[in-house]
Order: sequence, then C-alpha cells, then structure tokens
Amino acid sequence: MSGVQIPSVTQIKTELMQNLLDAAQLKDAQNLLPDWEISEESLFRIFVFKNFVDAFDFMTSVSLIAENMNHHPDWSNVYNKVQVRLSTHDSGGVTSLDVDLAQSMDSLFIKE
Ligand code: H2B
Repeated sequence: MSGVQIPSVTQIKTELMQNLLDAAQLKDAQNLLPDWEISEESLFRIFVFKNFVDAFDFMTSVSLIAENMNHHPDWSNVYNKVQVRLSTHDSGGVTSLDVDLAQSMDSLFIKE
C-alpha cells in the first residue's frame, strides 16, 4: 500500500464545520430569504396554500429538486400548510445548500 492517509473523525468534523455559514453569510441569507426565520441551526418557513392538493403539488415539485441536489427538507404537511425546516445534517447547521433549496422553494411557491 502507498501512503494513503485516512482522516480522523476530528478532521472530518472540522472539514464539515467549515461549510457552515458564518454570521455575515447568515445575514446575507436573511436578505435573500425575507420570508424565512433564520438561525445558526436552520432555516424555517411555513407555506400556506389554497388547499391540500396545491400543498401536495408543491411538495412533489420540491421532492424532485431535493433529490437532484441530494439535499432533503425536514417538513410536515397539515391540509393546506407545509412547514419546512432546512439544515445540513452532515454539517450540523446551515450551509449554502440550505439557502439554495430555500430559494428554489420560494420561486416554486410564487409560480403556484
Ligand atoms: N439532506 C440534508 N438536509 N442534509 C444532509 O446532510 C443530507 C441530506 N445529506 N440528504 C445527504 C442526504 C446524505 O445523508 C446522503 C448519505 O448523501
């Protein structure tokens, strides 16, 4: 075997943490996403639709985008409401992937 280095768990964790948005980036995210509640842990928004079918249509459209990104929302649906929480589980907080997915959800919602 050649000198292949296996990173330690601490090294891997440090690398993942580097993807987390810092305070300034979270502030920029808040400007891009005025309808979202933003914290270091997650992005949160409740989408309200005319009825259940519109809410489910939205979720179906988002599912295709999420699968494509390999980045998936934590969400729940009750009748015409879809409650969404976005975070990057692998990094333990908010990354640019969450901002990207939130923006996609916002633009799908406007088109409803
Ligand atoms: N979605 C979210 N929201 N965060 C993740 O860290 C994540 C994901 N990781 N979808 C992906 C899948 C990972 O679990 C798989 C193994 O690639």
